[in-house]
Amino acid sequence: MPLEIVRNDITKMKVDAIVNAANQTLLGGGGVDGAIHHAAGPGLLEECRTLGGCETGSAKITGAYRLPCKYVIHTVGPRWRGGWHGERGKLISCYRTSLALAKENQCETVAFPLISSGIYGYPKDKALKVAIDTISDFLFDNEMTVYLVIFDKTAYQISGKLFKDIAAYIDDNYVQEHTDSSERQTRSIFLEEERLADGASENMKMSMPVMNVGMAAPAPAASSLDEALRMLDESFSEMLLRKIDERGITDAQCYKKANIDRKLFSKIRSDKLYRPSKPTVLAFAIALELPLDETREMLMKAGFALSHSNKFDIIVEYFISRGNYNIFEINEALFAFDQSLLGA
Ligand code: AR6
Repeated sequence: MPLEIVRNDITKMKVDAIVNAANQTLLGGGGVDGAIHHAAGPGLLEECRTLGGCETGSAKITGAYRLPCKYVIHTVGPRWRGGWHGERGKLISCYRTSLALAKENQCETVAFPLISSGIYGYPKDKALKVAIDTISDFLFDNEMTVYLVIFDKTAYQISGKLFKDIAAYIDDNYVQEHTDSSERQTRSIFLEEERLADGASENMKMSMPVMNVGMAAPAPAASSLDEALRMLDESFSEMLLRKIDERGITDAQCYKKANIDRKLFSKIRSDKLYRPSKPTVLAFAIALELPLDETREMLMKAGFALSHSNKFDIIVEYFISRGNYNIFEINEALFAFDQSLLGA
């Protein structure tokens, strides 16, 4: 997945580069900066001394010493002073300059903390939005995997109104008799499917469990026998490619909007019988801006359905029914509700 939100300690991330939320001196501090210097050891501070500090909104790169990554990119976020002092522009610039530095240094995987959202006081929901918007803009033109690392759950907030709206929608739609354990099962099925889709043998793929068969949506009405047969015969991969053509978009526009990486898309393109996971199908449905009925049709091709018995489905339905096809916003919401994310 090109942009992934994960809960972790950034010093543990095995990526090409991690980003440090530093201060202008670059000589260490508290928060994530302290944790990174502590884990990297004194060599990092020695190198930082040679850099001559860094302007707010800018970034500098060093080695990573004892950390499990190759580089540390040090950026200086703005202090929050009410939002009227160019804070947003400076925060955007932190992400842009860090990503540009990562690209210049051939990094393929980069992990960011939520810059400025701790000691510098930037409101967390706003900091999160800037991070997601700026990183996703960059990913539209660049191939890279970027992790947004959320240290603890309280550091993660989507806007209060959106959270309440989704919670109310879930309340209205959730089928209560489904217990938590069935949700957990659903999650593990997603994970298992993803593992299989990511290179397991064809034999194993054939024996994959098909989710929600009991709740499968009715087949879409076919206007003629020919059309019915065509719909029956068409595989998920074929349907996806047809819809891309019908929408008049390029493959790259589609997989980028779906937050799916190029390699997985190529696999799907070249394997007519590819069995995607449910989050992958939904990611494409979102990228293609399919209405709910067409989303259900695409899910059916891969043996899935949208149901009101799990929160994941209801949250995705919430966004589709409102015509909001921004996959990154949907993933923010899914993450906030502890659900699997869309994409591969
Ligand atoms: N892994 C990932 N995220 C973390 C970790 C960690 N180990 N530790 C904290 N966070 P902050 P700022 C999160 O305060 O607001 C320093 O003293 C944390 O929950 O580290 O940009 C510098 O020297 C929060 O969401 O950075 C500066 O003086 C996010 O990282 C000043 O703090 C950023 O919090 C920079 O303040």
